[in-house]
Order: sequence, then C-alpha cells, then structure tokens
Amino acid sequence: MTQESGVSPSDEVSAFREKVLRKLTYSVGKDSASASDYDWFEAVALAARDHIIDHWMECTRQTYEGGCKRVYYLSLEFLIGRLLVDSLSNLGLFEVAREALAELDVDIERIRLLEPDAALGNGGLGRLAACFMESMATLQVAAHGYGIRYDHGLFRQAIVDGWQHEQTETWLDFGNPWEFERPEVSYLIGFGGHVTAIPGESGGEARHFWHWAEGVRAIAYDTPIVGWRGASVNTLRLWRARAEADFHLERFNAGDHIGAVAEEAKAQSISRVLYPADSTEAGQELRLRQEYFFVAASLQDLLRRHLDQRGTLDNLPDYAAIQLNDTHPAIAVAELMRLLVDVHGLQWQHAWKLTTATLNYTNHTLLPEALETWPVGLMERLLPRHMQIIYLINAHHLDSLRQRGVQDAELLRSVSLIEEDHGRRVRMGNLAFLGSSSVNGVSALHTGLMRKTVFTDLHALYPERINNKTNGITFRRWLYQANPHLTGLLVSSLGEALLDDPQHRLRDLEPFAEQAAFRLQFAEQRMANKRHLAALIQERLGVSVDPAALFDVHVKRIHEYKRQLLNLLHTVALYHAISADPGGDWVPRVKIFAGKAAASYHQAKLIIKLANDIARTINDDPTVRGLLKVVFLPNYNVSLAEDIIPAADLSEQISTAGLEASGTSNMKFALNGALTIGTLDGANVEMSEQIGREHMFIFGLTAQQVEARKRAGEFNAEATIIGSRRLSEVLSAIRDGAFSADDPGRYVGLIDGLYWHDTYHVCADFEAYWQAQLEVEARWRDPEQWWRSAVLNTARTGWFSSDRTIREYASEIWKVM
Ligand code: 26V
Repeated sequence: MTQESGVSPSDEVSAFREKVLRKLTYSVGKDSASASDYDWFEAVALAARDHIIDHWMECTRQTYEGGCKRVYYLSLEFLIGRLLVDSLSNLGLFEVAREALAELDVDIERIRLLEPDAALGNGGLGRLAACFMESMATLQVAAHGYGIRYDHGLFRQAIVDGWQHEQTETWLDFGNPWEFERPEVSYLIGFGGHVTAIPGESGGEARHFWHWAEGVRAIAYDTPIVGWRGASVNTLRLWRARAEADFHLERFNAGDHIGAVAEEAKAQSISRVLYPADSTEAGQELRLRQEYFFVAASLQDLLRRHLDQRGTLDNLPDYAAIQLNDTHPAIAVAELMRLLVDVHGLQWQHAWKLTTATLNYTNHTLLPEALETWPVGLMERLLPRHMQIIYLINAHHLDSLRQRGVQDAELLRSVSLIEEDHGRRVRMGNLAFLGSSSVNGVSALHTGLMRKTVFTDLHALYPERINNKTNGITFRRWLYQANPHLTGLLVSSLGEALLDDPQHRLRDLEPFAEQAAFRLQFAEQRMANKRHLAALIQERLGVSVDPAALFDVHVKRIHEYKRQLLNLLHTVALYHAISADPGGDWVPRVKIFAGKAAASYHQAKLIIKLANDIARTINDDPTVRGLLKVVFLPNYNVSLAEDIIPAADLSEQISTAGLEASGTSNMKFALNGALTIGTLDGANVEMSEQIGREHMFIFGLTAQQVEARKRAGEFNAEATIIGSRRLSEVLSAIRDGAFSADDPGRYVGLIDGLYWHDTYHVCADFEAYWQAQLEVEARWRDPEQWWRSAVLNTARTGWFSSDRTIREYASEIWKVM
C-alpha cells in the first residue's frame, strides 16, 4: 500500500497522527491535554472510519454501476466483538496507528481494550454471521447483512458466590463510532389488525388488504465491514425500532399520558434486547415481533433497491440472493409473498417462483427444543395476512403432493407447515425449507443427519434441495489479530504471501513440523500467549497458574449437550487420583472453563456453580498445589475468546455425538496450535480428516451409536457407574457434598439424574474420555511429539477458513462467483 501510493511510512504515520488529533478536537471535542483514554479510542476509531468510508463509497458505486447480483444475509444475530483492531489491521494501518499514537504518548494496546464488544449474538450462530460478513468483504462479494440493532446485547455474566448473575449489557452507553444513523432510510412495520379482500375480475385472483392496527418504525443504522487489505467494504444494516410519533401524540393530547408512553415503550421494546426470555407468552410474542420487524424492514429495503435499479420484480432472483440464518427470519417466505402479491400485484404462482428462487435457508441445530414453531393463534393475532398466506402455501404444497400420488396421511402430516398435535403451531423449519431453493447444514455429519432425521420426508420429496456448507472462521480475526506472535512466526517462515491465502499456504508449514528448532519457536510463541492468559487469570480471579502447565480449555455456551459436566467429572477424578498419590509423576494442568448459561436454564446454571465449587475446593487444597488448578473465567465473549484461544494447549470439543451441528471454536483452537480432545461430532469429523486422527484425541460414542442407544431406550447409567470405580467415587463425592459443604444436597438431583436418565451419555463416555485424557498426558510428556502435532494442527486447518465456506455459498447457492 505504502509503496503503491508513493507515500513513505513516516509520512503515513504523521498523516494518521494529524488525523487523530483533528478527530479528537473537532469530533470528540477534547484537546490532547485533557483527553481520556476513551476519547483517544474514539478519535482513532473515527480516523480509521474515514479510511473505510473512501473504500465504502467506491464499492457501493461499483456495485451499483456494475449492476451485479447482491447477497443479503438475514440474521437475528451478529456477534461482532470489537472493531478497532479488525478495521485497522484489514486496512493495513495497525502499525501506522500504533506509531502515530506512540508519538502522541498513547498506547494503542491500552485504548483498544476500552472498546465494548458488540455482543449482538448468543454464540456460534451469531459469530458465524460476523465471520461471513468479513469474508464476503474480503472476497468482494457484494453483500448486505441485515439484523437488529439491540440496545442491549447478550447479558454480562457476573459470578457471585459461584452462581451466574445476569447484568444488563450496555454497549451503546458511550455511543458507537462505527455506525451511521440513516433516519431517511426507514419503514413502517405493521402488526395486528385484520384483512379484507376484493374479488378478482373475471375469475382472477382476489386482492387482499391488510389493515394493521399498530405501526412501528424501523430506522436503519449502517456499519461498514472492511475486508482484508481493504478489498471491499460491505454494509451491515441494523434496524432500530421507534414509535410512530403522531400515533401516540393523539393519545397524549387526549390526556392519556401514561397510555401514550406505554405504547411508545412497547414499540421501542422490539429492538431493546437480544433474545428476551421466551418462557412467558409475552416474551414469545416479543420474539416473533422482532423476527417479523427486521424481516419486513429488510425485504422492503432490498425490494426498493432492486426496483430503483431494475424497474421490475420479474428478475429479482437474477440480482438478489437472500440467505436466512436459521429459521429466525423464516417469516420472510410469507412476507416476500405478501409484498409481491398484495403490494406489487403479482400473480401467486409467479410470486412463488420468484420467492423460492431468491430465498435460501441454513439450518444450525437439530435439537427438537430449539426448532421454532409458532402458535397459530398468536400468528393470527399478530400477522393475520401472513397466516392466510402460510395456509395457502400449505394447501398448494399438499395438493401438489397428492397430485404426485402421495396418499400416505402420516407423510402428509409430517411435511405439513402446520403441526396439529400439540395445539396448532406453524413449523418454521418446514416453511423455510419449502420457500427456499437451497437448504444447507453446517458440517458433513449435520447435513447427513438433517436428511435422515428432521427433514427425512421433505428430503425424499425434494432430494436436490439439502446441501452441505461446512462452517469456517475468519483467519484475520482468529489468527492475525488474536495471535500476532504465531502470525509473525508463520510469516517469517512462509513469507508474507501466507497472509493473502492461508487456506492453501498453511499446508507449506507441514515440513516445519519435523524441524526441532521450529517446534521450539512454535512452543515459545505460545508461551508468550500463556503468560498473558495467566496474568489475566491472576488479575480477574486472584488465582495464580503456572504458564508451563498444560492449559486444558473448555469455553463455549453452557449446555448439557456440550457436556461441561463430563469435563468436571474428569477434573474430580484427576483430583482424586493426584490426592491419592501426591508424589506421583503428574502432568501439571490448568482446567479453564468459561461460558454463559441462558438465564432460564437452571441445570446449566447449576453446572456453572459446580465448576466454581470444584475450583474453590481444588485450588484451596495444598496436596494438589502446583499440579491441578481449576478456573472459571466470567463473562465469556469474543474479546475473552481472543485472549484464551491462542493460549490453549488442549481444546475440549466433547459434545454428545450428533448434537453439535458444527462448532467453530474447534477450528479456532486447532488453527492456533491446540490439540483437540473430542467426539466425532459436527466439524470435528472433518477436522480429523484434514488434520489426521493421530494428531487429535478422538473418543466416545459415535452419532450412530448414540442413535442406537436412543432407539433402544438405553439411558440408565446404573450398570456403567457400578462398573467404574473411578466414576462411582467421583459421583458419590459430588453427590455427598464434598464440594458443597455449605449446602450438601446441592448436587443430589444433578447426580441422581445421571443415574436414572443420562440423556447426554455423560456416564457412557466417561471411561473413554478418561483414557483419551491419559493419551493427552502421554503426548504432553513427549514434547517433540506434542509440538509436532501442534504444528500440524495449524498447518492443516486452512480448509476451515470462512473464505472457503463463502466461496462455496457464492458459487453453489448464490451464483455470484
Ligand atoms: C438454541 C436453543 C434454544 C432453546 C433451548 C435449547 C437450544 C439449544 C441450541 C440452540 C442453538 C440454536 C442454533 C445455533 O446457535 N446453532 C449453532 O450454530 C453454529 C454455527 O453454525 C454451530 O457451529 C453450532 O454447532 C450450533 O450449535
């Protein structure tokens, strides 16, 4: 960049410095003498933003003039994290900024920590959307992300006396330097009311009018997303809900002040928080409102853009591909039909062709409790016209099957959009399936299971529709930014070109795994990361850990299927073993846990408490001092992941086989040189194919075996427990209060549950897990072998770049490459 532009590095630094000073003065309104660190952060962010804007406008203009097809990624979640280093580094300005700030006596490492995480997501699904946005910008795929600008992202987790407490997250308190409010881009979104129809002329289709009762305004906020080396800049457009002013003023003027304010609050609550607890009916209704709100605004926005440019909707699929991120935006099927038929006057059949050719759906889970269905009654009340449209789609669908000779009532029931059994409900998965030309899973195993389980019957009817797109991660954030030490080593070994094509170039690292000197360097750079994490643990928990110990890391949302409990049982078994022979030749280990539990998920919260109880007991016990430490780091988020993952030696990916759709942290750990202990689940399967099973620790029941046990009703773990003295002792200790003297009965229910109905096969996999952990220790004792495997993990993870994933979506689904 520097050479091309003919600008010398020192000129670039001084130009950036001057820009920061100007931003500080004229945008932040401070002078350098009185500026706080946050003021400096804001000034640097605004300076970086200026650079992005030049590229952004250019890209928008090019896409417009080139008339190319656009991709629209609709997602209720974008788990972005911080943007400062991401933007600077993708623009090639990070070092420039560091030096410019140093000249101003400001440490960029300090101010970058002041940026709050944009935590607009729960976990893997939202983070995937963020990685995809970055890869699309890098690969110059003209794309818009559409979602909700929540006032409050995912809750902040505090651990008080070992228990999780949820605190309101306030990322917008000091403003958001990355976004642009677009008051002129706004749409009125209707809810409730009734539908009237005018019969069609001479037997034509009737015209329907939805007279909604309540209007909420959606206002656009745009964030530019810049790709690697500024390749292109795309837009993430998030909608904020506002009350329609006049609407409430009438009420206010009529004297109903409280009522007017309440209505205003109701409208605004739509973009207030991510995932409101959906255990209550009101919570559920709010969730459906969120889904419709952002879908309706996004579709109106993209249709307007299309009509402006093309003047007709007949060619919509030639210029727009819409990806539905899970079923959360699945109401798009009915809304697009409504817009095409009711608003733009297209014939039903024509509209259906356009809709199904434009929409595509990604499935992210097969867990029955996570598959969305909406009560018909709620839909009728909130979205009466959409309910009619869904009935009509269903009628056409079932008719066409009967015409194809399908008679089987059971089959027709299973592929219907309406579930009749547990009170009538709309199946959003089936709606998304029918309304899309492509339906994809997120790993090979998961896609196979989609065909065999949740969508068996629909798959038999539409055998071409389901396809696989194994997830990926952006290496810019998860390697270059999170692990500059390793990146530096890789670049010095493989050359700068690595940075532009890590997917293929990383393989060139393989021969280095055989070089003792390189392995040593590899281990050394990781040691720097481990020291950093050890300092963080000391600072946040007051626990001192030895960076030379094996860092055994389990970080992700807390869920029974992810089996943090299995890891805790191993922790206790290890504790017992060491206590029984404290002089033995043990591998010193630090067990590191982090993750949030859903606020209403009591069992998951109890598992967090257990982790903390076990941590306190073990860390306080002088017999195992220096051999075993356990820590639970509070408030796991993207930024904490960036600190933890590059410092991990062992990556725990131990979900019950068949239940983790893909996983993406598994890829992040391997890329950074951690070895995986894991089940053959999700993308672990493909990782073992790429990396080689001998460089991972694979154990446990396979998805097939889990399925067979399920069919046989084998959930009772009594025999397994009796058969394993180690497991019996661990369970008894926890059950009898060895870790909860203050409340000895605390874990009785949890442990008894494992005995009688071990839903996630924790006991069944315990011995295999213990054995795999012994192999981990054996490998760790042989540094040559350990680091050889570690280097090969990094070398062979290139395929999991989200650039590869996006290329597949772009060429096979969106047809834009
Ligand atoms: C949602 C819920 C909500 C209700 C209670 C239980 C439950 C369990 C799981 C979920 C997950 C919803 C979808 C999701 O986040 N899937 C994740 O998507 C990632 C990106 O594709 C993938 O890597 C993870 O394996 C998958 O769990």
